[in-house]
Amino acid sequence: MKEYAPAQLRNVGLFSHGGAGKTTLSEALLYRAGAITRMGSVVDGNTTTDFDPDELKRQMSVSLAVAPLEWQGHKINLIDTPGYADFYGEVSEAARVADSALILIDAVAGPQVGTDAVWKRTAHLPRLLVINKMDRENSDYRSALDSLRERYGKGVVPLAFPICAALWTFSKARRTWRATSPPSQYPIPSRRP
Ligand SMILES: Nc1nc2c(ncn2[C@@H]2O[C@H](COP(=O)(O)OP(=O)(O)O)[C@@H](O)[C@H]2O)c(=O)[nH]1
Ligand SMILES: [Mg+2]
Repeated sequence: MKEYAPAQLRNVGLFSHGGAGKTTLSEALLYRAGAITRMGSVVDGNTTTDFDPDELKRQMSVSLAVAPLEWQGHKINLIDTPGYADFYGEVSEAARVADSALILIDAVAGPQVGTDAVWKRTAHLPRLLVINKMDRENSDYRSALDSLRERYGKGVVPLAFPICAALWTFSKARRTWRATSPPSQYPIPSRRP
C-alpha cells in the first residue's frame, strides 16, 4: 500500500441538508479521480458511500462513510455524511475528524434548516460552499448566493460564478439601467427597418 506523509493527507467532510447531493458528488469525485471505474447513482443503489441495506432501501445516507481518492499526489479521504436531523450525531463525528468541510446547497431551495445545522457544527473548519443541482429547473445561483450571504454573513464570497448567472445579472442590470435612465442623445440605430 502506498504511504503518504501527513502533509499529503486531507480529510474532507461533505455536509448539507438531506438530499442536496453529497453522496452523488462523492461518487462523481471518486470517478473523476479514477478511484472507481463506473459512476453509481443513489437511485440505482450502487454508490460507494451508501452501501448499508437501510441506505439502499431508503435511498439516503444514514451513517457516515469514508471513501479515499488520490489527487495530485495527495490522499483525500472524503467523509460522506447523512443530512437528516435524526443522524446529526454522525455529522458531529465527521466534523470532529475533518480538516475542512464541503457544504452543499440546493440551487433551487437555497440554504435550508439542515444547512444551518451543519453550518453550526462546522464552525471550526475551513468551509467551501457548493451550490449544487444547477441543472434543475428553477435553479437560481444568484438568489442562493444572496441568501447565503444574508444568513452567514459577507464572509461568504463567490470563488466561481457560473456564466449563465453572470449573464442573467448583467441583463437584469441593463434592463434596470434602461428603465431608469433618460433616453440617450445618441440612440443605437435598430438593425431592422
Ligand atoms: N438534477 C440533479 N439531481 C441531483 C444532483 N445531485 C444529486 N441529485 C439527486 O438528488 C437526490 C439526492 O441525492 P443524494 O446524493 O442522495 O443527496 P444527499 O442526501 O445529500 O447524499 C438523488 O435522487 C440524486 O440523484 C444534481 O446535481 N442534479
Ligand atoms: Mg447521502
